[in-house]
Amino acid sequence: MAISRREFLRNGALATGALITQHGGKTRPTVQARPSLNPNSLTPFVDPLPIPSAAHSAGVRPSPTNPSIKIPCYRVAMQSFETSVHRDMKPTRMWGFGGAFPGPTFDLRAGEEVLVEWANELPKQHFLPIDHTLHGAEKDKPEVRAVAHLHGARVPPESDGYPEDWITPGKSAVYHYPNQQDAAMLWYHDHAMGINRLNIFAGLAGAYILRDKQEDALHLPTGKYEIPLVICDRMFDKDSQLYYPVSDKPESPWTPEFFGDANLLNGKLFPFLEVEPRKYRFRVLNAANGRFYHLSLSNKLPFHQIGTDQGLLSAPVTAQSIMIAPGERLDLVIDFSQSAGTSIVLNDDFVPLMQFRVSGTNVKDDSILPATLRRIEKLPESAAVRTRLLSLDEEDDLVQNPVRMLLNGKSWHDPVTENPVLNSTEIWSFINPTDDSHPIHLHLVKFQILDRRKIENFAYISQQELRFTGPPVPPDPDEAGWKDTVRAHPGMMTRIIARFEGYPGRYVWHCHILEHEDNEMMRPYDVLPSS
Ligand SMILES: [Cu+2]
Repeated sequence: MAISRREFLRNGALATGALITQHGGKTRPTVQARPSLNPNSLTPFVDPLPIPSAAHSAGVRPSPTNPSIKIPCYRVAMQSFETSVHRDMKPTRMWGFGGAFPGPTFDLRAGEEVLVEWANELPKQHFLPIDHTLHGAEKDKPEVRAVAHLHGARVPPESDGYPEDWITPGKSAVYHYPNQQDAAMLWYHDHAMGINRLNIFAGLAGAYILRDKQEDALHLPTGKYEIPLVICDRMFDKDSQLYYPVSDKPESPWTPEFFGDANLLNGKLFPFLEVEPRKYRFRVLNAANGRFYHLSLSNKLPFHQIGTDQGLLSAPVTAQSIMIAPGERLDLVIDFSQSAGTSIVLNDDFVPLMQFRVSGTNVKDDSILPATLRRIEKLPESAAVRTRLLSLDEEDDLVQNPVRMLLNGKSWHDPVTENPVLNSTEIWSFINPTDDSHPIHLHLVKFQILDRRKIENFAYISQQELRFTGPPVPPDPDEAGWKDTVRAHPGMMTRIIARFEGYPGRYVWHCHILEHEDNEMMRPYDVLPSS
């Protein structure tokens, strides 16, 4: 799929470093309360890429489903901490799981259940601008609230991190993760109602890797040759502190999107990684609030994409550039064997993100890039018992500044309208007449993308009439595997198919642009028990 104009603008905003966000040709003023730091004034590639620490269990406890079995229990505390983002910057205050950003990486086997006690040990005051006019963030709510959600996990509803299940400082919640699903890189992050964009921006996110025998048998690069890469953009002030822009309305500081000019890789600005001339596996997560990354390597070395959100593809897809939206994951193999003694820069279009320094000595590489990875059964459209047409909506004020974003014209507090039956298959068709590409995420389930089709925006907006102006286009090979987040492009209908397996109960679906999610672009949905 070609880069949409909107996605291009996302990147363009970074190149100029401007403190405006562009929205399909409209510009939205934001207030610059503090002088910002220009990351391009810093020397790049002076800090090594940090590798997040491993999560370790704190003991065992009885399984909630079978108390005669003892299962590992982890304890992860959300804490305020200071960190050096770049050699020449002062320490930056952040909030993170395990007092780090990214938080500790879970590395677990599929099918082996665990418990995690998520403890809120954050201060009682937030350091980022809360908008009390947003639903769920009213003045009567505690300022600091957090709830952990494991993105991409099939978990019982009480452990899913429902946005209203937030806990305050001093409290903790024990969640049960059955891990009954395929090997994949999931990620955990805050999901608290109305302030999720600020909590994740502060650093509340980490990686959660599931492995299985099928993946072991492939002999992909592993150990120190498998690197998690958490990418996000931020903005800093002159004192090296996180800076989150606000609107020009003091009573309502929400801004429609955040785009920063400083890109962090595993929490560092412009890091470098020393690699050997051999194959590496990179588990890439876009943890940004709103930025789509368009990745490429400076020497045109190709990426071999072996997996997507919900695990391995059927076969590697080789490409010189690759797109990743907020919430999505990429599983990439890069073969540095022909690049001994060189330096290679990982770019987001023309913006440098990090540097690979390839050593000059030849090494033995036992890892394999297999020609085929796994069988992926296509969900047939005929299996669907229902198709839901769901619009992605933006409400603007008189000068065309967005006021709020909605899913199918409904806000969070409206009665539930999406209620698939457990173990049934449905097609959800996202109709997007807005200027944005919205990465839509469904909790609980994995899905496949059926197709995208151009629509006539005016007919849809003015008369709710769905008129197609082109044929359905199947997903590109790089998103033809199992997904949990789909880019619903502007001016298109994007169709996905999912089997609602797992557990009955209440979950959510939402846009993963965090500013949208916090301002009504999130809806509860119910999985109904099968009779
Ligand atoms: Cu959105």
